[in-house]
Amino acid sequence: MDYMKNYSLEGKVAWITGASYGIGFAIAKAMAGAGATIVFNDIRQELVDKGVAAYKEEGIQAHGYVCDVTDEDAVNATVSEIEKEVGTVDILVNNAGIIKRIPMIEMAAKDFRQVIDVDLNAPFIVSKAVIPAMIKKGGGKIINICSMMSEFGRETVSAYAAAKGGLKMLTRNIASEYGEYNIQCNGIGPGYIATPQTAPLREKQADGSRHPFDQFIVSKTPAGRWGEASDLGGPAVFLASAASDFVNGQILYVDGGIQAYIGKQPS
Ligand code: NAP
Ligand code: GCO
Repeated sequence: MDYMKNYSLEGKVAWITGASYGIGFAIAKAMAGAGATIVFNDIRQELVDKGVAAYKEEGIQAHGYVCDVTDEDAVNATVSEIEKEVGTVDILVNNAGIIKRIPMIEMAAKDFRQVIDVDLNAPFIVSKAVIPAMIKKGGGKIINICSMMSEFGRETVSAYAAAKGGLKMLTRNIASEYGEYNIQCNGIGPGYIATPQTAPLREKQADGSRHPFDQFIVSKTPAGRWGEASDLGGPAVFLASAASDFVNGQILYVDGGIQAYIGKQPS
């Protein structure tokens, strides 16, 4: 018996939110490689068009939709379009996210609210929109892209940590409430990954030296490097496949070991 068939996503429709590039794009690429039909969305048509072209370059016929995941009406309309044009969503990856790095006491409430809206309210809205059809179909997979900030805080990321901590518990609650319908909801907690979102933390300094935060993260990671978005593909395929049908409510950290390590003594 070909055991690897347990990891196949053949015949499945996977919707990765905010996946024109970055982690979402890498996860979508991996899922396509496992046989899934890829659906993605972004806020602006130009980004969706760029995304479709980028997927095409990888040999993937992705279905792109313009949709702001914080807008419940837009999300519901997009789900109807996807179901009409592609099929029922079997796998949802709540990937779309933003971060605002501002010291908490300097942060405007509207900025705090915007981060919570995209990083926590939106996964609620999109999950709520796809679960009824998953129940009708006999099951589904929801993967929430959490963060090390689901467990830790640090300066300037109060809104992001609050959102990602909440997303960890939303993950556990969806798992609890819908597990009986054969819906598994798990999280992936990436460590520090080299994408546009973390580019400011890796910027070369004026004197050509590496950003202090870059040096800090590399010294704190046993793997001695930043993660690549492609490092998340395998864990995502696992959590989207039948191989993880009895895994539910878990956060799978893909962090190169940073949470296990006290860190290397600075040379
Ligand atoms: P990114 O490069 O900033 O990409 C984020 C994506 O989300 C972009 O395509 C963005 O589209 C989209 N997006 C933002 N707001 C949206 C909205 N309201 N509706 C629809 N799409 C929206 O981020 P990333 O590094 O790939 O991160 C992806 C996810 O992983 C996020 O949830 C992030 O919090 C999480 N994460 C990242 C890291 C890391 O180190 N990079 C680590 C842990 C977790 P626009 O370009 O139009 O804004
Ligand atoms: C930051 C980074 C982190 C990473 C990620 C770590 O400013 O500390 O952006 O938040 O994005 O979430 O898991």
